[in-house]
Amino acid sequence: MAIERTLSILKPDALQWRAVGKILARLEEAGLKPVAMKMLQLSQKQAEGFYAVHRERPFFKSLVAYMSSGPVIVQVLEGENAVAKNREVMGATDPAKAAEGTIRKLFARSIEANSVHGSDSPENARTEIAYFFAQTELVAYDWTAKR
Ligand code: IDP
Ligand code: MG
Repeated sequence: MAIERTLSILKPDALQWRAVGKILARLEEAGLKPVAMKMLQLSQKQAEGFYAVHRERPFFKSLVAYMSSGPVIVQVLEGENAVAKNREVMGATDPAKAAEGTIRKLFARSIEANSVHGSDSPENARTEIAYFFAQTELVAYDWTAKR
């Protein structure tokens, strides 16, 4: 299976209710290796640009307001089948429909404030990674060391 990269975002609700550490632990345990990470306060324009594919949806305005309502953590995760793996660990968009043990089932507040974002295809992952990171901000390191 191919090593892929995917864009992950910890959304404002994850920070506001102190779920950051628990969410990062779940992604790490799933074998998704962080190779870039930063905390940002998105402007309305940045949030609109990121979610441009959804601009015709009825929830677009509210989604943009929510995503720029507080800081987020954006990160690049790397691993085998990383795009689908991340989506699996995240769970369904609507926490009411998310499988047991998924991040959204455990931590999301609502279909909108649903704790995490994950790219939905390798192609979109490349675009989304480039939206937030320069190539020089992606690092390489060994994470197989034993204590
Ligand atoms: P995804 O994040 O699971 O890929 P998308 O359909 O791409 O889901 O929607 C992007 C984001 O828009 C969701 O994560 C959620 O924050 C928000 N969203 C999706 N559907 C709704 C809705 O019906 N009402 C309000 N917000 C929504
Ligand atoms: Mg999506």
